[in-house]
Amino acid sequence: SLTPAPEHKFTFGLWTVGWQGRDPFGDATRPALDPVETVTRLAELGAYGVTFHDDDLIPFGSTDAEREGHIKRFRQALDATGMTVPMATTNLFTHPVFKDGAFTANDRDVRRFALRKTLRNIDLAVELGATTYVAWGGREGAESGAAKDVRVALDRMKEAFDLLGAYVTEQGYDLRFAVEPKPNEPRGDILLPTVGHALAFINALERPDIVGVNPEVGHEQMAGLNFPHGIAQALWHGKLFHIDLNGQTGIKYDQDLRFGAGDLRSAFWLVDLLESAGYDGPRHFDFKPPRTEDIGGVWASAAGCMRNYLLLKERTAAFRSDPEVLEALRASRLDDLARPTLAEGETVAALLADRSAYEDFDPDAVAARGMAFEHLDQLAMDHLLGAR
Ligand code: 3MF
Ligand code: MG
Ligand code: MG
Ligand code: MG
Repeated sequence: SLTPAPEHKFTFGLWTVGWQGRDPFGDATRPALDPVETVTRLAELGAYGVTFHDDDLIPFGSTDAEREGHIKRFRQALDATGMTVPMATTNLFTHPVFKDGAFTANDRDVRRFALRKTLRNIDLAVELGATTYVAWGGREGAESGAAKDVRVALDRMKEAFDLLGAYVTEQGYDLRFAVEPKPNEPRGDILLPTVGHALAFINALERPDIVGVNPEVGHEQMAGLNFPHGIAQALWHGKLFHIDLNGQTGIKYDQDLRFGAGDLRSAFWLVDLLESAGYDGPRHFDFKPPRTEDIGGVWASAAGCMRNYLLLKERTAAFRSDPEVLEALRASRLDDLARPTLAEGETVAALLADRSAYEDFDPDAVAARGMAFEHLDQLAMDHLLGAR
């Protein structure tokens, strides 16, 4: 069905529909949204939950009493609607104090403050039922060479994740971390710029088991990378803990278009992958309704994210069950790819003794075999365009 429902696990950040349209060249075009209204409207649209940065819910600098008031109202809205909070995160980028980073700021006082801010919001995240804690290090980076010693900064980044991991383990929290890579913007260059960099970094941590990735469509595309390929590798490593869905049209600024806008072909393969791999986490939209939109346009844009996901889910399911596609997959030797290259128990000696693999192998004859990928891809295009 094309009607979003909680079972689809669609979630939205408070900061997404709540974006007021402020950009580097222009002021806000929309008024602030009350988180309570966001929860209510998203529930009406069929969403499963909301996510938040500490400062989205509790404005930076609030007193303890104000903080409690904001949390109480938010909790009431969640209870009234049945909306969940599967993920939360820390704003370590808006306040000027984070101008040179948070966990990797050169200024040690800033690093200690960033850790305290994060620990405080982790407690709240767990109280609200979150099981994933995202860390996007948007200010962890540099604009010039000598300004950041990257190897030392990675020591500090590891120190932060090791401390946070020790904290949630000691507290007995059911919470895992998800690192969100991004190549640049707002820093000239950001540390852990892609999914691959983040996966390698995680292996250097003390508790790699509780740290995974939260890849975002637009972020990988900003680096010219194939997003479904990055997601496939994250899944292969068992590290896809969360995902930020949105739309992007190639290598440019972080567009955060609604999901399905931008590179639609890539979105088709992404939904195909998530659904066929059995990814069961939230389908989290991290998008920005363009600043041309009024509040009606904001909700239309949010509804569009979910509708496009469900449309693509229908189209990819049709593609996967089409007998002609199954035949085309065989013609393209996908079943052959799934066969181990060596026979079970086959030794290197046996491979060396197999004359058909080398001495009698006819590379020219094998090279002449077509792979039939074009027919296969056209079938996908037909399904995507609703022609089959
Ligand atoms: C920036 C982002 C962030 C992160 C968020 C953590 C403000 O490009 O994508 O959104 O997603 O900070 O979840
Ligand atoms: Mg982003
Ligand atoms: Mg983005
Ligand atoms: Mg994001």
